[in-house]
Amino acid sequence: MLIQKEWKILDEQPGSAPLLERILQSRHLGDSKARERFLEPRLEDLHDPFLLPDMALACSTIQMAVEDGRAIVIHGDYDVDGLTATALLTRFFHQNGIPCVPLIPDRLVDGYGLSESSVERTLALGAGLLITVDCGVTSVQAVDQLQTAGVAVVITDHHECPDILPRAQAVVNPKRSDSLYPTTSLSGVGVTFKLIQALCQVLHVPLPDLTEYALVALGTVADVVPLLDENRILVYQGLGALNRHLHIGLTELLAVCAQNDRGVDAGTIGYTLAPRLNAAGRLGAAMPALELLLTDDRTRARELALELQEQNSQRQSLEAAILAEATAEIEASFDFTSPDLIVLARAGWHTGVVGIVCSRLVDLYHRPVIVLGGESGRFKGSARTCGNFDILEAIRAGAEHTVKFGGHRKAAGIEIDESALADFRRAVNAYAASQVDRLAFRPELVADALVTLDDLSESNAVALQQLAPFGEGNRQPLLVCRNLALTEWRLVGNGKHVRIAVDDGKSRPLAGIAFNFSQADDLFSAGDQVDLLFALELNQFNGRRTVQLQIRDIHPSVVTELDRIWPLQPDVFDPQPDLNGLARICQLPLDHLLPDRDDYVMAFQYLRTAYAEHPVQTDLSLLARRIARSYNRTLTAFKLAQILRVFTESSLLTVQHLGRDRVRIALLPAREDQAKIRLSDAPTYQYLKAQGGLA
Ligand SMILES: [Mn+2]
Repeated sequence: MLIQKEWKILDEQPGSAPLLERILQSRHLGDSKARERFLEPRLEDLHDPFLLPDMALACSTIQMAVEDGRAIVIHGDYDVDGLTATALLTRFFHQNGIPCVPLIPDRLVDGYGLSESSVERTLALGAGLLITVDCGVTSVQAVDQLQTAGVAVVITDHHECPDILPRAQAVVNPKRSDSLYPTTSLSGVGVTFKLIQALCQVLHVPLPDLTEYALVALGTVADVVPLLDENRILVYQGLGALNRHLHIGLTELLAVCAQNDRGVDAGTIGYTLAPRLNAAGRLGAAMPALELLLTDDRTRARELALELQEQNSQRQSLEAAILAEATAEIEASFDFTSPDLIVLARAGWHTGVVGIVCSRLVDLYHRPVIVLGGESGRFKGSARTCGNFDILEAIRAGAEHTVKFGGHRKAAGIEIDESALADFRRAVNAYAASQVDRLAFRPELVADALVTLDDLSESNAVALQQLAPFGEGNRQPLLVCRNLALTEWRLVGNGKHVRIAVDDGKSRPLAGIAFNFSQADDLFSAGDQVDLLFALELNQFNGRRTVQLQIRDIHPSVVTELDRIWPLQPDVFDPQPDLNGLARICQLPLDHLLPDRDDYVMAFQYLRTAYAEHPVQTDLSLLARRIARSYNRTLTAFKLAQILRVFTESSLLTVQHLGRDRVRIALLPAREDQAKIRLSDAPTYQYLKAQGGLA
């Protein structure tokens, strides 16, 4: 933990109402009807499928094709939404004795949507009807070709609609401008489910059983649509099916990941199931993933699950290799003092994994990133943002230099000619430079409510569980509790995680777990006063239920006046700071601002030990705390800033200022004559000495 995340707390009035009420209020679920629908997601509350545009036409077209015995092709997509949509409709037809052939394009050869080869394959199969799921709404030309060849086309999709829709028999899409449907946020598999709901009425067959909702939940969560309204109902039901192990393929996949004995929640879908199903499509052919979703044969499902697991490991090693190359390039050439975005492009980087690499780089460098790969000449890739920066707007600023792009403010896909790359980079960076105020890129965590330890009861933990499933649009409630005494701080899980206990001196002590927090191990220890940001969870162990805090962030409660005020100064790295002024505001004696000899020695030893190999990007407050604690002394961020200036002037290191007290420090290689360096020659040293002397 080198960067301090800022916290935004939505409700800062502990005790104003029961905890669940406070959270429902802040999520606009205060009124009793909305509240009831939310807390009890029921299938009866699903909307009428015929409210979707062209749904009746879609059903009659399909019904006619079935009656005429025409061959039906279902055309999907290689991502999890598209795969589950394809599987859901294929299974429905097969369960009702209607023959059909599923078709998934090859990501690397065909690309997304109805391609020329999709048309060829459909015609080769002798299809009389093609139904698209999770794609098709932009495929005007392909649909014309199919129609000319006498193939009827029903499009079901949830992507943005172009001005002119394809001339199909039906275009079912909640995002059509003439749609009267109550929500636009269905996933591709969600729209497919609505088609099935409608077909059941038209064909007089029963609704699919609960097993099929597992597929709907999977695609809906994987496509990151908001888990509200109808999506919430569908995912809630689907998680029920997954937890009862009703779907054979998914049960085997969970077993292969050793997740079968744990509860399945939306997080399990997002972090365990979806990446494995996606891995196949990313590396090319998605057929094993589709077959896993279709099969009811347990032995075959097991084989396929193992195959997907293997492909996922391959994907992970590809990702690690690209990440290593990307970070090497950034470390070697990126100017961290600029407001620039990180834009990387390299022929040979696998386009199926650059998106994941992109997200990892955002986590590492706290700024928006664009990573492009593919073949030389024409690059393809992904963009991800951080903070409030709108990445789609940035790409729009360079639109004329792209081949195509699409997405939203947080993430986008992009295709670009190698020859246009330099112009594109200039354009997006010019846009970034014009957005100075948003360019802090500071990571922020949003918490729902400030609470006291008394609020953290088992009954409140049970109450908050009613808000699940959590995910996009319905995040798990996060709480903040301040001024707690840390009574335990212990590395667990091979030193990866930290187990903690806290006490406020009044209530009973509480236990918590901080996953992947080993990096904070030298910042905290038992005895500290801390502020915690966490999720309140129930822990089941040996049949006993206890409350557990799942820690998301920790701040020290006690911050010196100087550490609080100094980073807010207009120019925190003023070469000649007004020491007397600062001492007055902070009510400190002047010599508290002046580093002494031991401070210089301690700081240099620490930096040389920890960061000789790689530069470090950090907040000075955290670095000062880190250094001080490892020497059992004190050190303010202000003093450390002065020390770093002296070191810079003495050519020991370079410091880049990244806003407020955030810096990037790179040690310079030790020189032969290092022993002869005299810090006292540095101008800052002399300035500090003169100021101190005047006191
Ligand atoms: Mn989709």
